[in-house]
This record gives sequence, structure tokens and C-alpha cells, in this order.
Amino acid sequence: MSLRLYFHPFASFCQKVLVALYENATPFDPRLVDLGDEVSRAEFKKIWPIGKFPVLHDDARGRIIPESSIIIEYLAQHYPGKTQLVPADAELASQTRLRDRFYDLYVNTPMQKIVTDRLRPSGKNDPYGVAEAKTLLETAYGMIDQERGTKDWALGDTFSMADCAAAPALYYANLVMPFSSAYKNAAAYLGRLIERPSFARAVEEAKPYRALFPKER
Ligand SMILES: N[C@@H](CCC(=O)N[C@@H](CS)C(=O)NCC(=O)O)C(=O)O
Repeated sequence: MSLRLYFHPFASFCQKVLVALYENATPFDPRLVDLGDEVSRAEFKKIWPIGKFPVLHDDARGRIIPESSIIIEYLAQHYPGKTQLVPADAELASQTRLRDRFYDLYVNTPMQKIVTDRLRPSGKNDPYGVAEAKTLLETAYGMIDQERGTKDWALGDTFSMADCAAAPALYYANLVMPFSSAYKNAAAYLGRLIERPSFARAVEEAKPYRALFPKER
């Protein structure tokens, strides 16, 4: 098997790549990284010193690929399948990347800011940064709700990399700042994502790690 994925099943950016792999039943060797364990973290940092996952290793091409979007682009190019993760049409591909960026930067990242603030040592919290993250999320929710009124998936009719990005981002964002009652279209979209077998599988596999999710203090 040529692909090896360094990841954690509970991590949102890792789930984004898992969805892409599961969509096309792409075989890979799963390597679970425990960043809370010194040895596991040190081993992983030898591969990618930045220390953030997911990271894909492709033995066939001798390539190490970090960054969830770059990994999915790589899979689309070298390991294509029935789900076209990035459309061939240049304009549609650009729309896909825009939405992928949107979900990463304006949903996943502020969601992580809120979650990781809960893990900070007492007295080291960043309430101003968390408030900024919540404002950003609220803006993003409104935009998603408006757009999702007319489309099933991020691009329209077809599932793409943008939906891989949206699924874990919206799933976890809904846990930290629920949007179901105020943003019906966004909630319906999240419902469709949860029912998609690729994401349903990622959610199921993350279940044993739910206790890791920090509660609000
Ligand atoms: N831009 C990166 C973000 C990756 C990222 O933030 N991963 C999180 C897990 S979801 C992580 O590694 N967190 C551990 C840390 O920051 O120490 C990507 O798209 O892959």
C-alpha cells in the first residue's frame, strides 16, 4: 500500500481528509498520532516539524504532503475515483477552492480557537480572541445559510473537496456554537453531510475519543 496517513480520528482537519479517502475507497495505511504523547509527537515532528496533522506519505512517489487541502488536491490528481474531489473545469475548481478556504479559515479555524481556549491553563485564556472567533463564526453561519438555500452541496449538485472541508468544520462548530435553530438551511446542509456515508464513517470512528472534547468552563 503506497499511501500512509498520519492523523487522529477526532481531529477536524484529519476528518476532512478521511472523508476524501472514504469517498473514493482509496486504500491507505492509517498511522494514528497522539500529540499528547511525547514520543508520538517527537516521531511525527521528524516527518513534519510544524507538528500539525494530517500528513500524507506516498511511497510510490516518495512524497510527503502536509495540509488537508493540498492532500485532497494530491488525491484528486494521483488517486482519482468516482467522486471528483476537484472539478476538471477551471472555473468550478476555483469555486471549489474558494469554498474549501472558506470552511477552513472562517469555520474550522474559529471553531478550533474556541475549543483550544478551553484547554489553556487557568489564567492564560484569551476571551478577546474567543469573542472575535464567535463573531466570525456567526458571520460565516449567515453566509452559509443564505447560499445553502439553493444548493445541496457546497458547489451545487456534486460533492467535492469543499464538502470534505465543510463536514467536520460545521459538525464541531455546531457543538461549540449551535446554529440549528437560527440557520435552518445551514442545519439542513449539516444534516446531509452527517448522512453522507464517508463522513458518517469518520464520525463513527471518532466516537471512542469523544471524552477528549473539552467542555465549556
Ligand atoms: N492548515 C492545516 C491545519 C491542520 C490543523 O490545525 N490540525 C490540527 C488538528 S485538527 C492540529 O494538528 N492541531 C495540533 C496542534 O496545533 O498542536 C491543514 O489544513 O491541514
